[in-house]
Amino acid sequence: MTAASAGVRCMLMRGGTSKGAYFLAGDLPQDPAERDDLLVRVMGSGDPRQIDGIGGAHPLTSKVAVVSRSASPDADLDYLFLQLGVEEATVSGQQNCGNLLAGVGPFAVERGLIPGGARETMARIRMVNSGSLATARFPTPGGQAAYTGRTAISGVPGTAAAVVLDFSDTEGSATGHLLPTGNLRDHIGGTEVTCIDNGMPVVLARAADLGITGYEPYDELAGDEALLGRVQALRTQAGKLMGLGDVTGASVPKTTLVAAPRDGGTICTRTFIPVRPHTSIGVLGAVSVVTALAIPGAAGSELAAQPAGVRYDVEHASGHLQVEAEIDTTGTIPRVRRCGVVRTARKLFDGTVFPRSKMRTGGADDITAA
Ligand code: NQM
Repeated sequence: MTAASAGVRCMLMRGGTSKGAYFLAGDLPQDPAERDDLLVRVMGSGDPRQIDGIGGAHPLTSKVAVVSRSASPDADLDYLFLQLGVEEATVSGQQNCGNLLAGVGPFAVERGLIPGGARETMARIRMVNSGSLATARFPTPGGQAAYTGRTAISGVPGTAAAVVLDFSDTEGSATGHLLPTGNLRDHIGGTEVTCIDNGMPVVLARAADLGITGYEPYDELAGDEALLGRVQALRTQAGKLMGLGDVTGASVPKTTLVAAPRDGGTICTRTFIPVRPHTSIGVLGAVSVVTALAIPGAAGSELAAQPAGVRYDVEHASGHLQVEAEIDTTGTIPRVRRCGVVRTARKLFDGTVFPRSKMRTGGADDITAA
């Protein structure tokens, strides 16, 4: 029996509005190519239904968190995020995920990587994908991770325990620069955009400039092939300007189309990850969007309402996401002072996952139909 056919210890968790498989780094092969091959077979990637794996047939539910103790003096934990393809058997470490991040602290307490505090725990987490740091504060009554609570987040039914996330060093997470093209605004095929990277590379444009209102429901966007084609054309051009090269099949940059708020928020958004519509908006995606909107003159910034102090209320396809961001725009180059969000997370399942075998059909030990 190979190590993988004996199964791999795995915890399935909801992190914010995403869902993923959480692993201890030590439970996975150390060689990245071997690890990725195993994860593709665990998640069932390379099939739109992911029927032979535990992926949920959408990028938001085809995610993996790899967690270990950190050797870095300024962090307790290392968190590597991996985006598994759905249709394609791909694994990408090119981007962060602020949603799965919400589950990392509780997972680390569950696995004994860090001790749980008597009431709550503060964990310093290094996001390995970008080298950025986050702190997570979450309840641990009696030293145990607790998931029940009164915090509601849009896109998740009911309430759960709050996980408060604060970020630092997120500027230029994947591109090296907050404004990776060197400009506040660029024009791509006649569309004005702002390319921004404060934790997530995002192309920001006005919804009206791509021929939609920006208030369409998820299903309408998902079925609009012409729009999705325009989004792909925009992001592939933007990817080059952002120094990301050919991003045709890459998970970044994301695209966010903005319209004036219509539900009391600061801005209304529709996001594409990278081409499929998002059911809400990513955490660091939203942080990047509000960072751009805080800079006078960014594409679509004139559509935004005044935030309540440092709190931006981002409307999206299934509700609102509150982001706190302090951006210093007094110098020639904008600087991020602070940003953070509140999320919830929940342990769904803990056990052993069995990857599909590498073997295709017709193996030596198949039984034949009578
Ligand atoms: O932006 C989706 C999500 C994400 C990523 C995506 C995320 C983030 O909603 O920090 O959370 O952008 O692919 O989980």
